[in-house]
Amino acid sequence: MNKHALITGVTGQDGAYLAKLLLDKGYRVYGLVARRSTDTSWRLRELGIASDIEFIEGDLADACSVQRAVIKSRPDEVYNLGAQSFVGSSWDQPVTTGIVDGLAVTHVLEAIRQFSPESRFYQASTSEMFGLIQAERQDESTPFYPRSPYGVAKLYGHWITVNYRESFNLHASSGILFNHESPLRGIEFVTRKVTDAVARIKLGKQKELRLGNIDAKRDWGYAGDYVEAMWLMLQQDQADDYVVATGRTASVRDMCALAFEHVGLNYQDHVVIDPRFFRPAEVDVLLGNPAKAQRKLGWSARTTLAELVAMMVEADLRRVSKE
Ligand code: NAP
Ligand code: F7E
Repeated sequence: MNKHALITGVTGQDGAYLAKLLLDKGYRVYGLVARRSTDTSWRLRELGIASDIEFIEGDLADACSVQRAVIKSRPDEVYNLGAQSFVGSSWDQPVTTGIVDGLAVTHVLEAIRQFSPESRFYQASTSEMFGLIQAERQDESTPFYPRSPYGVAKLYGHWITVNYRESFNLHASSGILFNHESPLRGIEFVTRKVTDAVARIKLGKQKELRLGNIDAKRDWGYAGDYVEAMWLMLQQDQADDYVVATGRTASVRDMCALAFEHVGLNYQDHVVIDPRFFRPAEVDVLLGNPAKAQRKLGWSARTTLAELVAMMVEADLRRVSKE
């Protein structure tokens, strides 16, 4: 019998890679998708899996639709990846972010508790919960100090996951994932904004790239590696929380330098600092300690930042030259 998985956020970056991973393992994959006025399945089409997924219409903010999705899919595993995931927008839409990224996690957990208590649950938690960091290298025991409405909402999602595990004995795990990128990353996030601009500048379609705080540092990995950690968490006998990171950090400036160098350009000739892209409160530096994931899941990041940036620039060069 094929296992069933329900993925919320299946049309997002991680949802697409995770769906591919699960389909390759023989799972029947259901995806909760919210109604949108335009087609959002470009990532699933790029991976060639759009027709392999059984879509269930619904919105995380709508508890009835979440219940229906759980009842209909009869999932062995539920991956809650759906979110308003752009930190910058969370100051413009703080309440929506709070509902979808925070409270709505309870919609999924309640649906599981009431209708499918044997389902295993994965919550997409985030290094943004560390925010103003309280330790040089952040691990599962580092205190949280979120710095955006996004981080605050995700902190609720994290703790309600822990609480449902402890209150109702659900197999509910929280993956505290540090930044992970790919050619399927949304264009608003800094890495993809940079690699898209590098391709356009190289091909003579753009002259400059306007960025905010390029001294911010992140622990960047490859999304394709990180979805394996999500799956591994749900294969363990005991549910738990795990930091998933590379254990290395680099600045936006370093990332830019790598991307421009890949096509023989110097970022200093093209990057313009624009105050519009500074945030009301910044997360200056993140650096994860993935020792527990390495020890218990046997997981470690395989892709270096240089390899990741090269992969993204190459994908954007192909896309831009086809336009
Ligand atoms: P993403 O590309 O922005 O994808 C988000 C997904 O959530 C999309 O499929 C989106 O659907 C869906 N969604 C948004 N609002 C929804 C709603 N109200 N109801 C149902 N679905 C909704 O994000 P990602 O990078 O794949 O990240 C996946 C998850 O991991 C998110 O929860 C994110 O917060 C978290 N996370 C990401 C990172 C990272 O570095 N990528 C790190 C840590 C944690 P539409 O396309 O229709 O809008
Ligand atoms: O910003 C700086 C910005 O938007 C990274 C999400 O997946 O990872 C992501 O959140 C850094 C910040 O990602 C621009 O100020 C400078 O310091 O790519 P980002 P993020 O905010 O780290 C976490 C783990 C998540 O959970 C989130 O869902 O880059 N930066 N200039 C810029 N950022 C953007 N977007 N645009 C700029 O022009």
